[in-house]
Amino acid sequence: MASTVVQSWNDFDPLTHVIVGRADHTCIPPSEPATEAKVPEDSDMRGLWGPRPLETVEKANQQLDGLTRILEGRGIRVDRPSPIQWNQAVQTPDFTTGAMFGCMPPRDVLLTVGSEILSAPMSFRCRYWEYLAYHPLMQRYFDDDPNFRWEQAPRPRLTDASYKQNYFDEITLDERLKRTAELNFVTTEHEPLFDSADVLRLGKDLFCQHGLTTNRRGMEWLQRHFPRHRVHSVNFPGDPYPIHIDASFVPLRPGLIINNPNRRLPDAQRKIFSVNDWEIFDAAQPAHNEPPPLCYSSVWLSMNCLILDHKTVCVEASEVYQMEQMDKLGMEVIPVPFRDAYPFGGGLHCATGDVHRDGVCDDFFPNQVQGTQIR
Ligand code: DAV
Repeated sequence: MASTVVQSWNDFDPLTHVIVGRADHTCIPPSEPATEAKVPEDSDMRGLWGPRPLETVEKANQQLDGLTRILEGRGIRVDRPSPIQWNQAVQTPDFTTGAMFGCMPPRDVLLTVGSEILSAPMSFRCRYWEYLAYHPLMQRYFDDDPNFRWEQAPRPRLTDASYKQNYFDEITLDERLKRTAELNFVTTEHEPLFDSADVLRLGKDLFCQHGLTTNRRGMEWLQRHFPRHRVHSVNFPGDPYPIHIDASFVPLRPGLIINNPNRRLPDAQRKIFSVNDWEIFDAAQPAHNEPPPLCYSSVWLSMNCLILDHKTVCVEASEVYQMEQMDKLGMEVIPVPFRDAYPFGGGLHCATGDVHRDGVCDDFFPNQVQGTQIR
């Protein structure tokens, strides 16, 4: 086996080593101050919690295994997490919850920046122990790669002080949109909180979505932790459930980004891209009107692609419009059947975590302008 070198600075340089999640034991978590956000009013999931039906777990695992085979067939090394029994109650000195979540989406908890992988201080109580599923891999990378930096952000306490009480009570869609635009989210600024899937890595610059799962203090922590990087705050009015940046704003290669047309980046925040000659295109429409049953995410998982290199991209196999757009933009498209995995935590980008991509820490934004940088 090739020796392990942990290193990745962005989402598009040539991928050689990656983690693909597993669906085993995944639960629908009980409601808690932060997760009510996840369940849209008219969702078939409201009020349900506990282990997901076994046949859906098996179908999701088949597609995750299928993705693994496709990647391995292209010479990419793939590692898998070790699921724990997520259907267990959790108690810490500060909170209790009836069940945990799962380890299908490594992207949410693991943030790879250069030779470092850190586990994020996530705001959902049900996800507090999720990093444990990746512990055996981290331990192995630590033994194999003398330069690997195995890190963890400060563990949050997640007491009631971390959430605005009753934030979701009788909230309407209009009210949600208004709050997204006003940067009024369920988490308070009591302690640093972020999900890694809110952090878009573009070399020296880290663009963080300010939303339901990431607060300003989380970004401030990232800036101090990565002093040689520039941390930016971005947000996407138009998204009533702003959780994770990877179905809203997706770079395909240096200089090119697709943006969800329902969640356009505001003008003031676009400037840093235009003055550095980056183009931002509207993403193609999703092929589906609805997400699959028991799914948290929106139909915009159509954009949630896994890029293998500047010319090659994995797209969900039924997303005909997104595949067509990628083709027109000069990418070779690998269709990957993945809709059965969506309910377990997202699309192809969510379901993966970078270990190695060839390439260096580029400075893609030498012309810095006011508008996004957090300091
Ligand atoms: O559009 O529902 C999904 C992102 C999952 N990581 C959405 C965002």
